[in-house]
Amino acid sequence: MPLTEPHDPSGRPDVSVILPTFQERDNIVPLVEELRQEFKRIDARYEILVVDDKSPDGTAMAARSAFADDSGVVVIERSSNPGLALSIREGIEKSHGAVVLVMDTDFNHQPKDAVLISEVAKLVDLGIGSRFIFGGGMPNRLRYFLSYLYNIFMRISLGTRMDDNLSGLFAVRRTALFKLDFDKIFWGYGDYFFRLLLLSQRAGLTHVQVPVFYGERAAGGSKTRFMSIFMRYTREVVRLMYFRAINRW
Ligand SMILES: Nc1nc2c(ncn2[C@@H]2O[C@H](COP(=O)(O)OP(=O)(O)O)[C@@H](O)[C@H]2O)c(=O)[nH]1
Ligand SMILES: [Mg+2]
Repeated sequence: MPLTEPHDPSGRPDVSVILPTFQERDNIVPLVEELRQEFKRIDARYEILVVDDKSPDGTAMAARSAFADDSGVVVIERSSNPGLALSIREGIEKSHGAVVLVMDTDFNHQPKDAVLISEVAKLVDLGIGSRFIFGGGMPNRLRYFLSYLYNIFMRISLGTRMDDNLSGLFAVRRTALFKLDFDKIFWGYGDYFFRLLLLSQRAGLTHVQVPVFYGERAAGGSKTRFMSIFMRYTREVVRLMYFRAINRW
């Protein structure tokens, strides 16, 4: 069922940025600072929600103390049901912005690109970061090539029209987002992103892809374990193919 919007729309920021974190103590403060500068540059009203899954390295504490004087930066410390997609959902449900922007917090996604995508979502329902259109890319050529091949597999098996179904960098107009069924999308890990794209496509949301070139992770380590993620995503693609075949997404 579509969720009702939880907030009074008065005094709504232009953009809510959802930043899911796990063990990102050394990235979160510089990232939020860069985002604030970008939003100031284009004169946008923003709120930034850091959604931390009780990181043992003190990510939430670092963000809270660095931005104690900025009411536009909210730190949510989760204590149950950990997970990337559930954290993003919680951030979205606690946000107020007319546009919701979701990005990684390790500088794989560049603040400049993210802010451009949030501007795109003022004009169409969904702005999507893509590594596989002209101007996009990744510093790690092997990962780039494997992701490229995997996206071709996804496009053929799921009928998605997007070139990059795995970037996880997107901005969506709030009114369009809340038409979608969150229970069908927000669970698991990065697989939530291709469920979001598929259901958006199915619901007829308008979209524009924006080329993004990933940065190197600035500090700390990745949480993605290649083989287990590959298996998880492939299981999910097969499940969605089945539901596509019987027309029951
Ligand atoms: N809240 C929350 N964030 C997570 C979790 N796992 C990963 N993240 C965040 O999701 C983003 C992507 O994770 P990352 O390890 O960089 O994955 P990679 O880019 O595929 O290597 C980063 O901002 C992480 O901090 C989680 O379980 N909970
Ligand atoms: Mg990363």
